[in-house]
Amino acid sequence: MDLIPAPLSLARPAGTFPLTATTALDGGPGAESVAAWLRAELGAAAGLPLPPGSGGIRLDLDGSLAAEGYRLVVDAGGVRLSGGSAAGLFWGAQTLRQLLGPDAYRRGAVRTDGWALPHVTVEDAPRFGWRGMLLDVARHFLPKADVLRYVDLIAAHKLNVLHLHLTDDQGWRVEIRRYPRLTETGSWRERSMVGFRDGGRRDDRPHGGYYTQDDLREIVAYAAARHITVVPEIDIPGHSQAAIAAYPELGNHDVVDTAALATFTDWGVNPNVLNVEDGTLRFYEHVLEEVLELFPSAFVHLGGDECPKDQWRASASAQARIKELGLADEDGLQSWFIRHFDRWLAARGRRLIGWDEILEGGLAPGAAVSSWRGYEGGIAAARAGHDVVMCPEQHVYLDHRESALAEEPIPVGYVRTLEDVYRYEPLPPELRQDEAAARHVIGTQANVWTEFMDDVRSVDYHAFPRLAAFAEVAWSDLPQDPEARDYAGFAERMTAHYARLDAMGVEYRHPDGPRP
Ligand code: TNX
Repeated sequence: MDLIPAPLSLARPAGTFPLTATTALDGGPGAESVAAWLRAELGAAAGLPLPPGSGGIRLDLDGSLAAEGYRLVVDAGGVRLSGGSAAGLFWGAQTLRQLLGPDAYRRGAVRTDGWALPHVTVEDAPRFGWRGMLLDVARHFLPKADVLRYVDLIAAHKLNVLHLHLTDDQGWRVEIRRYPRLTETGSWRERSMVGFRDGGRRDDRPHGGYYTQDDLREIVAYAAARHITVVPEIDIPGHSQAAIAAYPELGNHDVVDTAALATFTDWGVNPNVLNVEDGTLRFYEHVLEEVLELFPSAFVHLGGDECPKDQWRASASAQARIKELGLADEDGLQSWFIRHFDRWLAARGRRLIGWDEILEGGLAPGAAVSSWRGYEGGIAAARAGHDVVMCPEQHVYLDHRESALAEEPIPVGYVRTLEDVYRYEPLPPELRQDEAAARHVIGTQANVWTEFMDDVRSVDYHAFPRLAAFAEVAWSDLPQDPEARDYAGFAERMTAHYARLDAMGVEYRHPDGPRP
């Protein structure tokens, strides 16, 4: 019964409903795909055929429920799952799976005592429409199979956005047909970054990898089948050294010898940013044309964070641009750059989202903001009528260390414990009284940056169990006052959830501390 994230309401009358070799599974109109998913997943775990028919598990759409909401009733008569949409049904199916116990997450689980669902009535709907996780596949490449696995992991937690950070100084991970050097050159760097600054063993081996367009189509389709939207990020105009290393004409070649640049091998903020020439705008339009073909998401993330302006200050062509446009300063230049792509995306029916630095120098009219340097950017943007995804680093940066123990395998200094994440509230007090602005907070996101994570085992360690706490914050109707939250109750429910994570093969951080 220990559901994570907690549902809106749960009643648990006595009794169980057994699932056997003859239990049927059927779906009404619009429920077919979720029925197929459930049959495949439970079939794989329990070895039950779940043939079509009545009297067993029944899935139906119900227009009276919230779009992503669902109702699950299990009693002696069987299992009835209704959803406000196919997505609602899918989240309900995830609840059903949790109720079956950890073995429901195994392949070919061996059970001598059979399978049964407890009698329950669950009414549920999410608090936020954007419940995201950012996976930084630029700092360290994660093979496609790992990304697909993360789609399943976040789906099991009722998260519905996978923000893929595809480009950065340290790597370019998306195949662009028109510009092959982006991946030929830009997807590799001379050495891994792990160990570089943490006093541990330094990994001097080369690191790289990228997704072909077929890989990305596969990831997008796999996610869509699980009601997850993949939001691609192409980070501009900062965080672009990998692209400049591949195509030196993109950098400020009148200031630095961009032809001598290689894909960056250290972490941190980088001075090598894009130039603001026409050719660079055209280059990124071409890149984005291919990105839009691959990713049908309403939002496209264009970064905009941490763009040092020193090279623009020194660059004759950037200064000429400032004059030509009558801009006040280099902040205005960044704003002009982002506005260009805001219009470009809008003309193609998409919306730009960027990190809160895009507020500096004026926000592009259609832009949404990922508020990462705290709540302030998000508050300002929401008050100005822009949509906001809250992801303040002080709360939901899962690359930050889990405890102050010296044994923690990562040196990102700030401590964000499981309890800290559980007590994170996406809506700051400033917006709670302002209903119109609060409505612009469309959701929240936990970000997993991977400067210090070079494989999926370390991503697991940092993402979990904190992502489970985050999922409850994003989905459940928790008290907005962080102090009023029942962390002890959550921690108790986590006992059952650790068993699920074990069955899923997640190498989470053990609640007692780093494993020896
Ligand atoms: C800041 S969040 C960054 C990332 C780093 C992260 C490390 C953001 C927009 N920029 O580039 O990976 O801190 O915690």
